[in-house]
Amino acid sequence: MKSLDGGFTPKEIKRLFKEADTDGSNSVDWREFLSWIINGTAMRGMGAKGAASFERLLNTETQDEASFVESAGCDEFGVPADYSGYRHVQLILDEFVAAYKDRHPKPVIETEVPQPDGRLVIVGDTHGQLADVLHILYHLGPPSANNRYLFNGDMVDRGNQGVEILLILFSFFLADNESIIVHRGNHENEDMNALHADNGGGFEDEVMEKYGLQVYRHFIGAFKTLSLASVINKEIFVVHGGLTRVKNLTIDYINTLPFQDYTAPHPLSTNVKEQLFSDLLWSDPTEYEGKYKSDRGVGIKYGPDVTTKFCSQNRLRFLVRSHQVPEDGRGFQKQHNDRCVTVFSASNYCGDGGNFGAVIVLSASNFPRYEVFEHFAAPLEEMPAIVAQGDATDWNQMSTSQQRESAESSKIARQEKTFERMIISIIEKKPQLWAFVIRNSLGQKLKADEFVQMLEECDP
Ligand SMILES: [Mn+2]
Repeated sequence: MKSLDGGFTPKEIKRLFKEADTDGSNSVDWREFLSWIINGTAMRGMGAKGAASFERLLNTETQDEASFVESAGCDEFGVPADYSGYRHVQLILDEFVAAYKDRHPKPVIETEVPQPDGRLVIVGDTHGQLADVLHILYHLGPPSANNRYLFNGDMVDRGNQGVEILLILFSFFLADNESIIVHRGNHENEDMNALHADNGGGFEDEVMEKYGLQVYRHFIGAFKTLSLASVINKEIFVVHGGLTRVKNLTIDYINTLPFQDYTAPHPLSTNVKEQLFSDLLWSDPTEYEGKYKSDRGVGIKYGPDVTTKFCSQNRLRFLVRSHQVPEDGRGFQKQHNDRCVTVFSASNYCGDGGNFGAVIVLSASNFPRYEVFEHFAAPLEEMPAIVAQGDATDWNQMSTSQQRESAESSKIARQEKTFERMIISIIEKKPQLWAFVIRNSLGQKLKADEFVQMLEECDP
């Protein structure tokens, strides 16, 4: 008998169905199906192939399943009443959604540097790198009404501690809704999160591994509430990506975007508002005047003239954006006559970037001038010891030596990554050549110089 999907035969499927149909009604509802999975009978006597196939089945979510998961509470899943782990996470997420929607119902927030002596800290991409967030919070103090933070998107994906970062930020918001503002980046987006971490995603896998599908859906719900931009003291515009293809763009027009309908619009949408939405989160500045197509496939490249016009039409001094690692391994970069400032906060990006991270600090007494603090976060496991040293630690000196120490290992890690990418593209584009590699190396890993030699021999 032909087996289905390499795992089940029709006969086996009939048997499994009967097993799941506990009340003999000749139909299996979701409650029965779930208890069948959770109490362990589902996997019993299935065999390795069957189990693998079953796992694939569970990983494939249909529309019905999604709406079921959305409406079901913990109890329906057969989770024991004494398990409190993810109930707390869900509680934080639910409360955050309600509280954030209530405090910030519009896509653009109008905020100010707290008067008379407060400050506002703008944090760029942190991409699941908890060490950077902890470094910043420790160094500049926890969020409060007088020490306000603005996280400018891309808190998740790539690094594997996006969950921890968001729960920290959301908890601070719940403690005091004047203490923190959270923007959406192009990675607070279901489609990006579904990608593998090596391809720039990873958040879905991270949440699935830590808490499962139900909690993941709540995180996605939270992403739909996050703001798209802020205006500080009516003078500084902050957004994750940058400016847009829309002519004579006003803040009022951005405020008409249906930003709570989805995490992100379709990237190829031809609807003007959806294009505007994508541009705000995806665009990059360029030194050339005008607007250009972006290599990213989403968003645009905008020149200094676009920035100048947007600022003057909206009576703004300058704009702050994130989304890119600044040049020369720095954490920030000024472009467009200092009117377009990039701030990026993930130091040693992806574990091998070798770059500094930075934050922008605006003080009430100094506005609109700002300070830039650059950092190179110590690895998470070294932090307790550093914190124990207390205020005596010279953060700047520490950053520099951290960066130097990791520079060499980063270089090696980068080379390995490049090598890996080369191999992948060869497998994809030149399978015969790859077969040749495997044959001649007898399954052993080739050294880089052997690899180069072989490519030269193979290239016609
Ligand atoms: Mn980004």
